[in-house]
Amino acid sequence: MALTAGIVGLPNVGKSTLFNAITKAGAEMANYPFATIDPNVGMVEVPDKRLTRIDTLIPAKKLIHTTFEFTDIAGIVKGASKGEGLGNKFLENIRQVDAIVHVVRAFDDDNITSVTGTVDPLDDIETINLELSISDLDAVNKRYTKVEKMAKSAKDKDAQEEFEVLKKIKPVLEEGGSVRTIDFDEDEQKIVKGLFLLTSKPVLYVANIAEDDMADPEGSKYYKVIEDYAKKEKRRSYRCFC
Ligand SMILES: Nc1nc2c(ncn2[C@@H]2O[C@H](COP(=O)(O)OP(=O)(O)OP(=O)(O)O)[C@@H](O)[C@H]2O)c(=O)[nH]1
Ligand SMILES: [Mg+2]
Repeated sequence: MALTAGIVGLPNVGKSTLFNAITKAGAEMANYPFATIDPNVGMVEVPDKRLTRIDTLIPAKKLIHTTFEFTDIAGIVKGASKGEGLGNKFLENIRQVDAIVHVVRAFDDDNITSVTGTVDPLDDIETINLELSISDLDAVNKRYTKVEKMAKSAKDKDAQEEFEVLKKIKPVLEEGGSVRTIDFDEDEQKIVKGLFLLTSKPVLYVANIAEDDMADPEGSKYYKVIEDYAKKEKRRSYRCFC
């Protein structure tokens, strides 16, 4: 089965540009916020040298490499959960993905509109992560009331276990935190997976740096900020790849 990832970020930061670079799907890229409204979905093959090697030893009728599916969605702005911008309802499109790709603007260019008016990677990351937490909190709150009732029945062990997990998650989301920073045992992790929470997924922060910084990304002041944030989060997370 294909692995799946959802691309998130502020409007006009280069999400569709990245999506096109990976998938060659030719989605619209434009210098205005909310160029993407309906999600773009693209699939790429992930070549695996080991598979090719096995095929030379034991030839197969057909060689099928695994695939990775990317979904490029609309940009999120501060207050999206309260209806700002396009709102955050489209986050539902990526609830079921395996991982989140978080694109952060890390280039100066007066010709490319910034919805915040500045280039501030840390503020941008925190804005998006807060909106993801709020979206998860909505989902958890809906589930909480329902599962709380079910858990009162002594026979419903599943509901009781889920309720314990929801009790762990809710306060973290209420503080604007991410579910991936909570420690869960193996059984709890299975329950968390079934809740399809965006902040429980591994996240890959992508610094969209200027072409001039390509030769020495670490020389970019913006890159460093993003890398430091990702490293800090990794320390706090039980599973996060950066
Ligand atoms: N200077 C510069 N411009 C870039 C870079 N990456 C993307 N752009 C430009 O930024 C604009 C927005 O790019 P998109 O890929 O459409 O951005 P998006 O995040 O998908 O935007 P929305 O769908 O509106 O949220 C386009 O004009 C791109 O050509 C970059 O690294 N440097
Ligand atoms: Mg776009």
